[in-house]
Amino acid sequence: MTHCILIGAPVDEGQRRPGCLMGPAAYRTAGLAGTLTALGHTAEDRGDVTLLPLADDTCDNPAVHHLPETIAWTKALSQAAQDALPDGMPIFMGGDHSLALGTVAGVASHATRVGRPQFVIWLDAHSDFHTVATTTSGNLHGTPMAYAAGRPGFDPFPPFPAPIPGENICMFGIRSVDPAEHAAMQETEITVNDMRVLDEQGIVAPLRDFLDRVSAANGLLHVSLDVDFLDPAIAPAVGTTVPGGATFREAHLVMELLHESGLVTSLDLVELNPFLDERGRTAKLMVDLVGSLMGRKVFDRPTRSY
Ligand code: B3U
Ligand code: MN
Ligand code: MN
Repeated sequence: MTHCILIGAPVDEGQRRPGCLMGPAAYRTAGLAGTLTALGHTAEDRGDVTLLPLADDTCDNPAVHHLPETIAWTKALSQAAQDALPDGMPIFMGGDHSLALGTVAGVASHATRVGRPQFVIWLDAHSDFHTVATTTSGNLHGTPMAYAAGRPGFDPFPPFPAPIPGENICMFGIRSVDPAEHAAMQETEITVNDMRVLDEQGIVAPLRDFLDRVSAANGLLHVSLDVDFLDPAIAPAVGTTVPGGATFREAHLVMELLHESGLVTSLDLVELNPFLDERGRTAKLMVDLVGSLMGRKVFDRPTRSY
């Protein structure tokens, strides 16, 4: 039984298609808390985080927009994560992916405090490995993984508390990477399971490899689930659809393996734009995936110990 702490993060400033701010309401409407309690967990909804007062932060890249707002969200969400982790498992209901600038900073601070290594699994079509300096779209939802990995180029932001070593980061589902991100990622030890890897090897072996490493290090595991990890045919409610995403069955299998590992300590649900949804189907699918992550299964299987 897990004490799940639902935290609304109505962040819309990290991209340009208004609507992600409705995400927390959509998750509540789709029954996220009830899904968790039906599985025997407890669910505490701490409401939505509110934006802190803005500073007049600036940067040299003219493409960047909503910098002061994004920095304010980063600070508020880092604090919310640190407040929640001693009490249970935070589930951040986004909001666009720029919210992970804050949530991953918060979980990394907590990991340092408790003396355990932090690991991150990034389920996304994109690598989100731009810096404030390299982004050409200016959309800061394309930057949180680089911030967490300690890349330079985030001057106006608070320094990332405890940069996450590349060996502790695993990306799944990647199929859209910009040249500047590509070049920077080549310099790291990050495991990139792009769609080519998943097509050739399936999802199970690469995921188990990573989970074995988390377990061997007694690590904490943050899961960041971007709606565009999923194929747009099953998850249309996202501003940046990329064809060739994870299928319904692959996505549930990832969640089931994560559950079976017993290693997950925090979760982001990001990029849901309910304004683009079809009768709530994407919101409902995301809630169902959380159900699989938290132990819903058809039949018990002999589990593998990590
Ligand atoms: N890499 C591009 C596209 C992108 C990143 N994340 C999303 N889209 N969702 C950029 O704008 O940085
Ligand atoms: Mn993303
Ligand atoms: Mn994405």
